[in-house]
Amino acid sequence: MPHADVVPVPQDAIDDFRRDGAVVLRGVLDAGWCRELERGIAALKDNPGRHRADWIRDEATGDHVLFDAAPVPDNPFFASAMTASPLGPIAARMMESPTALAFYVSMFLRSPGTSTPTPWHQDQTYWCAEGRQALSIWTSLDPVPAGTELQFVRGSHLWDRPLAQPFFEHEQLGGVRDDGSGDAVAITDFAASDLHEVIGWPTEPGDVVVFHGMTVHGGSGSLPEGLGRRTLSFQWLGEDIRVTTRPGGCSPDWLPELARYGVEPGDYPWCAMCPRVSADGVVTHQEGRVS
Ligand SMILES: O=C(O)CCC(=O)C(=O)O
Repeated sequence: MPHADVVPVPQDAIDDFRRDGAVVLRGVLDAGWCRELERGIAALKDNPGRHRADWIRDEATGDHVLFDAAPVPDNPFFASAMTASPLGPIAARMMESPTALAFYVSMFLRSPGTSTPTPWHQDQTYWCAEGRQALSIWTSLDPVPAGTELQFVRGSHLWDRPLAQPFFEHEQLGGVRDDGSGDAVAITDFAASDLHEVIGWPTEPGDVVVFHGMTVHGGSGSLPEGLGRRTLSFQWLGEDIRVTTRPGGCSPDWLPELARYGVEPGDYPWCAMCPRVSADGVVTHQEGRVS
C-alpha cells in the first residue's frame, strides 16, 4: 500500500494552529522534495491549467504575479508531493481528522522586485467545500526575508462572519465580489490595525506554513529588487467536509472536475481526483467514474 513520509508534529504546533489559525513548521521538505516541487512548477508552466491568470501584470512597474492551480491527476510531481511527502500526514494531524484529502495545489510566481501585495482574503470562502476541517500548507522555494512574509490575522479562523471576497486581478484590485452572504467583514489593512494582531514568519526553502481555510491572510510579497518568489500552497480537506456551491461562484471552480468523478454538492469529495492520506501516512485511492 502506498505510504507518505511521516515527520513528528509537536503538540505545541497543533495547539498554536488551533488557537491562532496559522503555524510555521521548519525543515519539513528536504532537498529531494524541493526538487520535486520545482519539477511540478516547470510542468504546470509548460502545461497551463484552466485557472491560469496573470493576477498582476504591470508594464509600468514590471510587477508580475502568475497564478495557476492543479489537482492531483494533472501534475505527477505535485501528486507525489501530496501523496508521499510529509504534507498529508501533517494536514490530517493539524485538522484533527483521521485523514486528509488532497484537494489541489495553487502556484504563485512573483517576478523579481514585484511589490504588489496579495489582497487580504480567506481561502475557503472561495472553495466548493464546507466544513471546519480545511487548511492550506504554504511553502516558498525561495528564501522569504523578514518584511516580505505572508501575514495572518491571528484567530480570524474563529470569526463568526466571513471576510468580504477581494478580486485578485490587477484591473479589479481593491474591489470585492458579491459573496451572497450580505454580512461580510469589510477588508482593511489588518497589519496596520490596532484591533487585530498579525503573525507571519520569514522562511527558508523546506519550511512550511500551515493555516486554516478560514484564516484571513495576505499582505505578502513586497519583494526587494532582484528577488523573485516561487510559492506553492497545498489545499487539504478533512472528513467533515462536504462539497458545496457558492452564491458568488467558486474559485478555482473544481465542481465540473469533481462531477466527472461522480462527486456532487453534498458529497464527501473522496474520489480519484482527491486521494486521501491518513495521519500515519497510509494513502488510499478511490476509483470512480470519469465521464
Ligand atoms: O503567496 C502569496 O502571496 C499568496 C498565497 C495565498 O494567498 C494562499 O496560499 O492562499
